[in-house]
Amino acid sequence: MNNQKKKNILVVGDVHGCYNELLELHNKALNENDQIPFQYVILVGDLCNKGPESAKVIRHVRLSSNWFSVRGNHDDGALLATLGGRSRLQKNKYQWVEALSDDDVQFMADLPYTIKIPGDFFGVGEIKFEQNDDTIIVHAGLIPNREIETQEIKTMITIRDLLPRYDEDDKFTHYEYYEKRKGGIIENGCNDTKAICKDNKENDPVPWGTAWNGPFVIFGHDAKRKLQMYDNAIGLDTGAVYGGMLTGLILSSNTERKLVSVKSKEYSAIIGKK
Ligand SMILES: [Mn+2]
Repeated sequence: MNNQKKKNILVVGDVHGCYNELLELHNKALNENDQIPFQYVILVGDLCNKGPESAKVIRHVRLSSNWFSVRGNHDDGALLATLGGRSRLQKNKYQWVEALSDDDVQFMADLPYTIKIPGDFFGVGEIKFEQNDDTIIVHAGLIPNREIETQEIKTMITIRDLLPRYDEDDKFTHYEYYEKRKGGIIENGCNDTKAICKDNKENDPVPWGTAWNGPFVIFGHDAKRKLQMYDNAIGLDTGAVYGGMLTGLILSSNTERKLVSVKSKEYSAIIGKK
């Protein structure tokens, strides 16, 4: 195969304004890829907030014609701030949005919640591709056994854990979005608080990726868990903005996946500001 025509995609974890690390990661990934330019670079969202150069990251992705991103919760927050969310604009952490141009804001408004790489994108061989060979990129995650079209926005940009639910006979029925209340009490979207609390003594939440059975998903949003590698999902948020790593994944076929990462600087002075 002519390598120059080989299709390659670089997927990048949560950047959070770490512009220098983003460029460094892209360079390192190119080296790993024998200097063959990536056909597409796709970011898992949370381009901005917390880190030092949010506006530059947004502009870089916008102006690079083959770079794309899905929408993260921080991208949504920044967009709301630019659109006049006063409570957000009063916070130091959103001061940087004043550097955004109208085109940048339009770009943020247009970010999709998911990007799908079709199963036959890499075009390898004569294999007949099934639906399962698609790759989905989403910021946070998805709830299993639900069509992409019926996933809720809150799920796609904020989920980390799933709560397994059981019927009266202790038979597993389904997974639900799991969230912690302030103070650590469990809430699951149901109004029957007593029943939920009782229930949850037995039902421990699980990382959503452990329960996902395909199609393959690449996500971010979970710096505490760092790199997550499951059978059908990879989590790439390795805490770049917390002095961890910025991680990327080079896709060169449906099964060939190569991780690449760069060490990042510590940006704690900015993180701490409310
Ligand atoms: Mn996030």
